[in-house]
Amino acid sequence: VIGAFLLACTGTAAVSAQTIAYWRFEGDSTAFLSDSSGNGRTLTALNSVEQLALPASGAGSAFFDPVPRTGAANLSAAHKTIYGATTNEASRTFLRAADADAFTSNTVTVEALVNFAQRPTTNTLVFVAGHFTSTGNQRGYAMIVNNQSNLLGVALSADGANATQYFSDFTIANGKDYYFGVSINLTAATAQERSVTFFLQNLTDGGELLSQTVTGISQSALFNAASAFGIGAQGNGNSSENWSGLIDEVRVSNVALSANQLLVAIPEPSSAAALLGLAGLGFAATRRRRTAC
Ligand SMILES: [Ca+2]
Repeated sequence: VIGAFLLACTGTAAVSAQTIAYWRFEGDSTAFLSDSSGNGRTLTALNSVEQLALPASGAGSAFFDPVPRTGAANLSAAHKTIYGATTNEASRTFLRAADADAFTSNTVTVEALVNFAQRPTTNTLVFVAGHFTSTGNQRGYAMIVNNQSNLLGVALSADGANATQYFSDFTIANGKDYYFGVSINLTAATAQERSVTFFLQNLTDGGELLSQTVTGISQSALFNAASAFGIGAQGNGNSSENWSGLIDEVRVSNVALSANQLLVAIPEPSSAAALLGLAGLGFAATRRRRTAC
């Protein structure tokens, strides 16, 4: 079994060309903002974003190892410590990476592990991650949660000035560990064929990986925003108000990933058994260990 497991690790590329950025928040207090994709998109942490060792219980304890995709254990996350109303960027707590054209294509997937501690109730949206800034009409795309409906969604803009919001039926609660994914595919000729697929797994409650595809996407391209890539807020720090909590394993891909390509994905038992000679159950149990391989 050990030999087969090593084969699983080495047989899966840690980083592929389709990975534009991958922030894992691992390493020491200076390294944790680096980009594991090898593309050098180091984050800047603004206003009380801390590195937090994942605990044995409570918030973040169900964040998983993205094994075998990286081969390195998931030991820590980013912690947004400030919650509450803010009136200026200087007091908003978020992370950002410098603008790059590579963040924009007609197929994009954004993934993250999230545990909201507190979200605003008076404003509409919180921003999870995206290439999106309202200032100067530099809106591209962003993974969002609506604070009234509590639904996971995405905001997309074709011109930078106007963004359309699309939502899943997935309800997000505070205080739970989640895997979020949104896979955007604007390559089809008609709106009826263009799609956004949402992925959600409630890690705290041991739920299954859920997916929902929304079609009828009016735009056929994403605006190439002159914006930092923002995590926890827009790229310029704007959002409704601060949310506090944990975010981890933020990956951006320039393709519309399918379910079996996600950080959270577990190979189908049949394919895993065929490729690796493993029972599906054994493989699934092995990949969830919080250990490096
Ligand atoms: Ca991590």
